[in-house]
Amino acid sequence: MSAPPLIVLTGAGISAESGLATFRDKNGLWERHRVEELATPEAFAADPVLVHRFYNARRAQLADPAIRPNAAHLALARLFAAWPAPALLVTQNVDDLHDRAMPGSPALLHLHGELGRIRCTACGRQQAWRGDLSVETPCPACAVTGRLRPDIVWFGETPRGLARIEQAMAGCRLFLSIGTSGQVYPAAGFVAALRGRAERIELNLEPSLGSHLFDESRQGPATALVPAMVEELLARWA
Ligand code: BV8
Repeated sequence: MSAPPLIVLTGAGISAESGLATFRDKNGLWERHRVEELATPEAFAADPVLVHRFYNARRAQLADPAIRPNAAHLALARLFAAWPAPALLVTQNVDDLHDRAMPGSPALLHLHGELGRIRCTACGRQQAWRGDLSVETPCPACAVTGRLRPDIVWFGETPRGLARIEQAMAGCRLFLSIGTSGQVYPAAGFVAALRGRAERIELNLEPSLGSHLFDESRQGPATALVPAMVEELLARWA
């Protein structure tokens, strides 16, 4: 029997042990704001200086050499390098830890955009950006100032790669959900959409909102659960 086509969904929990705060655990606040209040077009329109400061702080954190892919990211890189069937890694995370663990992999899709990229709302140009951004920063392409924003999908905005995800879900027979609370849609709806089609396994520190929808739910830190799961899958299918 050949290996099943695979979709892996990851959330902030896979990056937690690399030192990046998740959204909804105790430190899911920033300067007394909930992330959900800042990650919206309305917040950016109302106070672009505050929202730029929020993303500048997170971009700067990602530049810290102490923040790097952990054993879970590296185990997924091994899985995707060896998997003998179609495989798609959909991450909700805007950090670049998966990118650094599996550089150049075409299997990686950032559903909610990327912290290390910006977009000009005047000319539409998207590009990599590692430093700070402000309302005075001129667009390197069109020189207009005040029109640059993080290339991130905010609440109320359309996630990336949905057509590709829908196509992968049509053939998916194995679904892993790792480090996500299952609160943000449409990602949180994938497990229900795959009912009756795929074996669905959750790996999370604690049961997520959708745990009851999974065929199997394992609790524990990603750096322990993911390498073990990858070894099991490769021993069975690769
Ligand atoms: C959209 C970028 C329309 C910002 C983010 C129903 C259908 C469709 C939409 C909606 C709907 N109901 C509501 C909506 C609207 C909304 C939504 O879902 N709201 C929620 C709050 C109810 N959705 C949207 O607006 C989306 N857009 O729907 O457009 C549309 C729909 C379909 C087709 C076309 C158009 C856009 C949502 C994207 C928002 N942007 N990020 C930024 O990062 O600054 S979302 C944000 O939350 C992050 O991306 C984050 O990844 C994501 C999800 O959170 P999690 O990753 O799950 O993180 P969390 O902290 O919650 O959980 C971490 C988990 O890890 C925990 O369970 C914890 O136990 C575990 N954990 C912790 N440590 C570890 C661990 N696990 C393992 N090991 C550890 N060590």
